[in-house]
Amino acid sequence: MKHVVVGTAGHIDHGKTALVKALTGIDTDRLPEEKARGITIDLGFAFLEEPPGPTIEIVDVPGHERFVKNMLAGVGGIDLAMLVVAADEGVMPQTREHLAICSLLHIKGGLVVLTKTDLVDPDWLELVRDDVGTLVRATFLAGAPILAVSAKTGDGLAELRAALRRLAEAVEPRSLDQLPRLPIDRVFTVRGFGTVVTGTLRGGRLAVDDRVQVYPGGVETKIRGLQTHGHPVTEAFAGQRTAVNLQGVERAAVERGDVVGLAGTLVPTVLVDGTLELLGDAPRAIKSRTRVRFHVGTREIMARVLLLDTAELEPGQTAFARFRLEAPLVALPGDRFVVRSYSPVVTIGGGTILDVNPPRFKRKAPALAAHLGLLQTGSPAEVVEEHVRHVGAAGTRLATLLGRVPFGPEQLRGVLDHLVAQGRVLVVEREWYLHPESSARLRGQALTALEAFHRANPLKPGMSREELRVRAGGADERVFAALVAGLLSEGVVATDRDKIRLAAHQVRLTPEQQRIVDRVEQEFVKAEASPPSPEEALGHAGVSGGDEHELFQFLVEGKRLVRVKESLYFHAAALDAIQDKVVALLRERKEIGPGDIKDLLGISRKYAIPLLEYLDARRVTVRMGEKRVLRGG
Ligand SMILES: Nc1nc2c(ncn2[C@@H]2O[C@H](COP(=O)(O)OP(=O)(O)O)[C@@H](O)[C@H]2O)c(=O)[nH]1
Ligand SMILES: [Mg+2]
Repeated sequence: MKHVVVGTAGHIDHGKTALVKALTGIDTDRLPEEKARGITIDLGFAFLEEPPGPTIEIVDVPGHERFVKNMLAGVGGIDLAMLVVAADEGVMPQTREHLAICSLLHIKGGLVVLTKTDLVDPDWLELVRDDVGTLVRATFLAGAPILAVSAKTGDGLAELRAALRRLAEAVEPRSLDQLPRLPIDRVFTVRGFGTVVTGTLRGGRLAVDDRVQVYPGGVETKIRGLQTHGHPVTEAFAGQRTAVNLQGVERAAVERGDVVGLAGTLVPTVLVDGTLELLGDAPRAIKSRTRVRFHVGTREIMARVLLLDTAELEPGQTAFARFRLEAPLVALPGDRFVVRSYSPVVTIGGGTILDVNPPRFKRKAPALAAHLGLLQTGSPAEVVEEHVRHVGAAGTRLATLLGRVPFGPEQLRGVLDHLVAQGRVLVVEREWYLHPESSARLRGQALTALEAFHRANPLKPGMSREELRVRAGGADERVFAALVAGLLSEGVVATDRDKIRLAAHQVRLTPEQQRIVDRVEQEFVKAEASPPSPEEALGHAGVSGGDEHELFQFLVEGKRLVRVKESLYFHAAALDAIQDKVVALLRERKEIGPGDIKDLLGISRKYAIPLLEYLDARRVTVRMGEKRVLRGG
């Protein structure tokens, strides 16, 4: 059955709570202090059920100016506003402020109720009706019903019920294709169940057993039970007042303002960019760095406003602004927010969040305004492409994008498929995306790094893949692997084990270099099991230097010389021959010691020990005490 949430709004003592009670029979002032003082301090909840019509749930809010903060926590997510004006007093400050807040939050519809009509005569009532009509003329309540009632006598209540039902029936169902979010407005403990939180579910659905997180703190848990409208359910849907029983979460670990969402879907941020609209009746212009109260969902956070495209914002104007929050927040683009001044505490404006993960632009840079303009007015495809462009070479996953765009998983998937088909976004791997500009930049960096490497090391066959990855801006491994695969298939690079080179690169020796290389190699071939040191071999060829010499390294890279130990190299062919002899001897004797090797090869201990260790490392032999045996033999 359809559920619609109606929020009250209006000045203190104008009869909101009495009206809710007259409509529903429920007294929403339940706190002892509320009873004692006769005022509403915190949110109250009631419902109006007239089958077969929609179920109307009512959030009753406080009217006192000191509790506007609580009012704000109650009206986020409501479908309809019921602006209550006492006929004897008429329009008062919180009538205006609550109306402004509902407008700033883009509440879609509602009605006006003139109450306490038993206290005024008909002429007076008409004057108030005119006043209210003027007040709402330029707002979302323009043309909405203005009904006259008395909670005391019951006059007009039947018409009010009928009007509420008509409005409720016309409320559009909320999108289920959204990340589910429940901004918490109440937390309490239920004996035998533990912690229960309530709120109005924004978007999507929550189900029993879902893995959820209480953001932004990040406590991860499971939904143990759900209730909507006082009944246990297995699923709750967007737009419903929902109570969630969280498994194993301490009451103290959760507070109003936190948000329940699916685990790992929302990202806390301390920077949000958006539009900021200063109310026409705001007391003064606003400058950058002004400290304000930022309200989104059920959360209030202190923040500094940074104006992005103007030095000062005059009442009635709108500009792009960045909010530097003093505590982390979870929100999504498209969320409406309200801004109140620090002191005096009054509502001065609000706007729409455009980016919850703003790129590092220089503030005031025209590029930032252009970026925000695109997020504000661009098509879904343009918005997604813009985000993929801004993540750069790391690319981004669908799951990450979901926490940054104003639409749900299904729509996002569709938009990404479309962008990929058009070549405006590239797929790195499943559900991981990269912008073609980032890919081109990465490719350029990689090729430049390879050219530079070949120039600096003309005798080296190639560069290590890992070194190239680091040089190419430290690209993510999978993004880099996709890049190399592309370059390989185009024939631009070639690989050999973990080495990569430009396909065109060839090692070329001068005749003199060739002579030295041949001479050094010959010396190692002849020396067999008693090789010279690198210095000696190079010296005999007329070159000074050790094993770091590029020509010596050329032989090592070419696998003609093999390093057995620091500064001890053997020719590869000699080493093979040595291994064959040792294996043959071991087949015959089963076990051998260093002395046997010395005799077998006619070498000193200086060579025998490293050779045995080398054969151990090659997994040819195994050491057992002072002896070696064949591995697996
Ligand atoms: N005469 C009369 N008094 C009313 C009516 N509705 C509310 N009141 C009184 O106005 C006072 C404030 O009402 P309340 O519902 O607490 O106002 P709220 O602050 O807007 O919730 C209370 O003393 C109510 O009894 C009404 O229709 N007629
Ligand atoms: Mg009240």
